Amino acid sequence: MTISALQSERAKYQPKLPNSLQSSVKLVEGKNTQSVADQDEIKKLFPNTYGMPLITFEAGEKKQYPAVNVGVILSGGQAPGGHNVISGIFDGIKNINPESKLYGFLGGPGGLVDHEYVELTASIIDEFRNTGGFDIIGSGRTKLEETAQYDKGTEIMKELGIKALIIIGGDDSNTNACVLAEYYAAQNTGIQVIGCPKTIDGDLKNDMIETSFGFDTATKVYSELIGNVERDATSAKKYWHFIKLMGRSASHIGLECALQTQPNITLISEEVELKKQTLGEIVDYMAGIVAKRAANGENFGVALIPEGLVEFVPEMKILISELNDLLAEGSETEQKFKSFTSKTEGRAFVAGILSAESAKVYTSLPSGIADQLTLDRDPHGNVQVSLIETEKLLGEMVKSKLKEMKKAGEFKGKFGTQYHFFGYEGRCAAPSNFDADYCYSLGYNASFLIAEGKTGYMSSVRNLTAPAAEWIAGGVPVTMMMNMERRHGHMKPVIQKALVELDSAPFKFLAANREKWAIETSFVYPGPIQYWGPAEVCDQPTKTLTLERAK
Ligand code: FBP
Repeated sequence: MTISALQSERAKYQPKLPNSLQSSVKLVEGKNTQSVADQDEIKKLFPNTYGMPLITFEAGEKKQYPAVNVGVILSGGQAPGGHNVISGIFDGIKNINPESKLYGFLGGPGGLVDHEYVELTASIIDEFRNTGGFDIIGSGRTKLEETAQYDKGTEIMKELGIKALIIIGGDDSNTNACVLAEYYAAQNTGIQVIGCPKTIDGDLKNDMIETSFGFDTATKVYSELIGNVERDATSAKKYWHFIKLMGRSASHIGLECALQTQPNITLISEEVELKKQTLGEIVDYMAGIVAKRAANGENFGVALIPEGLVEFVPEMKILISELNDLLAEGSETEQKFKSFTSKTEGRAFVAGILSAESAKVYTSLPSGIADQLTLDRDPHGNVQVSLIETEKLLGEMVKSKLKEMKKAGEFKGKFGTQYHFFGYEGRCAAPSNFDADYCYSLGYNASFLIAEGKTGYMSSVRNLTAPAAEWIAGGVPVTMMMNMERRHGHMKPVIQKALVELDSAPFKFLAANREKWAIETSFVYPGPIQYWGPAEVCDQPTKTLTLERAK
């Protein structure tokens, strides 16, 4: 494989570890835990893994651990740093006992079920240290939900002598990890399951998981791109750039990028939901800013739009929830809908089975957007929001609004649009120093959780705004993060998503500054990620984390 000069230099970077993980650990048990909500139901569903204590590792005396064979899975969307989690696990289990082995299941959870794997040797691992992407073993979105799948997993793990499985994934994949841990414990298989918090979306976090890995690098990449677009906007002075940003339901990515780049408009889905803003009200807000800037002679600007926005607009939320139930995989209505070859007939069928209110909203949407709302759900039952062109929907609606305003003499400027969607551009970037260190530590830490015989835990490294040496490593029971939610038309135990909180320091910072940023052009151009140089440039965590931890 030909590699770039940057990649070859970057391969030499030795990620930092917390002091407590440098050699051997002492396990300190904290309080017993309970789930964030629905305690009785969750306890009943997870009798073997519910209520376990929090774990912290402190530096300890050198211990002798037996060799251990470990399996690893990358699950869901790519996130920068996945390769460093795997190299951390590899180095961690070799530190524990040099005879230990690491197996990677290929193409996500499906690799476990289909018995597709590779032994990850030192030479493979060395090729991927500090690189972006998930290509070392690939990823996938197969949902592990049937006992037949779990048993296929047991079969191959027994065959390879695997004692523990590490699932690197987001909230849904870690929910799967927890279900699997419970099943293997109930069956007395002796197989441990540990989760690792991955997702660029930043929505897998709580007091013990301060951030998911990949969020830092991805938001730095998007902020560089947004900064470049802002510089173009302020140079050409002729376009409004409507930029949709990945992140699924949560607006953490949009919020972080706004804090880094100070655009004119930042929509936050969670605020839209709380204030029950209709699509019309959002459009009025945006058009108002366009008009005010035009009155100052500035017919350009930048608007950030979270990809999950439509799910939070009250009338759209009801529509989507009805669609989720009606189009739940295998349902009669889904089968019927799929039988239409003409999109017009399909739309007419859907309009006919929705409630009257939702049918009105659905038929008022441009047909392209209506079709995007009925595309296949992902294996976890989520609408694939990355496929909905919300930026274009809003751009067109703002254009119509401005036409009306022009007639009424309320808008005298010009409105030209450019549309962008930033998501895939940042998911496989080479990890920032923060993510390189954090991911390596998460993996290394997971190997100690395994050596200590733990199952049903998520690897946790916190105190992340301090230097890496002072980070606190340990484990959090996954059941602690769970509640019951409606999925595929049924109530299921799932990890509670962390959405943007309107009383959080990052949101408050945006709210305090956005009126100024809307009218006075206050763009900031962060530039590309730097891997070498002054710590103020290379080793800074996200603004979100800094503001959250400063409270
Ligand atoms: P995860 O939750 O699996 O980490 O997904 C991250 C993400 O990038 C979302 O932001 C986005 O909506 C989705 O994946 C896109 O999915 P796909 O990779 O299947 O296009």
